[in-house]
Amino acid sequence: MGTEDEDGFSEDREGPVREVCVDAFAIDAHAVTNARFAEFVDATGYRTEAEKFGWTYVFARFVPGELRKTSPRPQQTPWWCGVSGAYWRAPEGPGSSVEQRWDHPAVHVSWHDAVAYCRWAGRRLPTEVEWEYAARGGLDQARYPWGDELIPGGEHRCNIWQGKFPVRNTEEDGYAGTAPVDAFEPNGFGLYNVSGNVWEWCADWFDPARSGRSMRGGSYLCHDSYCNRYRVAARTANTPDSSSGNLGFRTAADVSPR
Ligand SMILES: [Ca+2]
Ligand SMILES: [Ca+2]
Repeated sequence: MGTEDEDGFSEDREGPVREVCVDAFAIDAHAVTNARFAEFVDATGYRTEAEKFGWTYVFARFVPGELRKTSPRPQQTPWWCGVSGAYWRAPEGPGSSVEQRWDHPAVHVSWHDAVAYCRWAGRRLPTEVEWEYAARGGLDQARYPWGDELIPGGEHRCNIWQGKFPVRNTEEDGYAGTAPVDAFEPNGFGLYNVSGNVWEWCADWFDPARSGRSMRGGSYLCHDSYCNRYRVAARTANTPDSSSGNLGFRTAADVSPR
């Protein structure tokens, strides 16, 4: 796992390339959908952290005009709006819904929310080692789940950003926001959208000295000019109570070795 690719971020400790042993495990073919997350919420009455805090981060271009003007934006990343009343079932704030997006990944889910879902489902979050092993789909040191070329033969293989980030998205891959969890071809192990679509929480701390949990795979907002972390070796982190419109998860489980 890992990479020493010049496109990588050494400060993220993507490298060195190293051999890691991993026990047998199962992992979802795709991210947890809105439909499945709704089953969890309906069964348990669970309230996500975005609901408890009263807001979450939505990509500014998706926020309706008036709300966009009044929603605070972080100085360093002004393409995000902190939108009051946004949560997984109203991903762009009051009035929005997932009615047309039941098969899209559940978003605005914090690490704590994801762990609560896993507990209900009898699953757990994958470790980073498991995630990367699965994401590679059997390829050795390839940059993406399908190989080294981002758009092989002109065919888009994942949902990221085309155009000029963050002002113009040409949507050449077919999606401005989330795509259905099983859009695009799966990798060699049958996993969909490990690269792009939504970031995925992992079980690990990003760095033992800091308080972030690891996220892998990049999202529909990733563009080479800003963040090429849709590579399989790439990693980033967020605090475990954070949520946003491009962050979801898939689950894993132990299996007994044969
Ligand atoms: Ca896209
Ligand atoms: Ca992903």
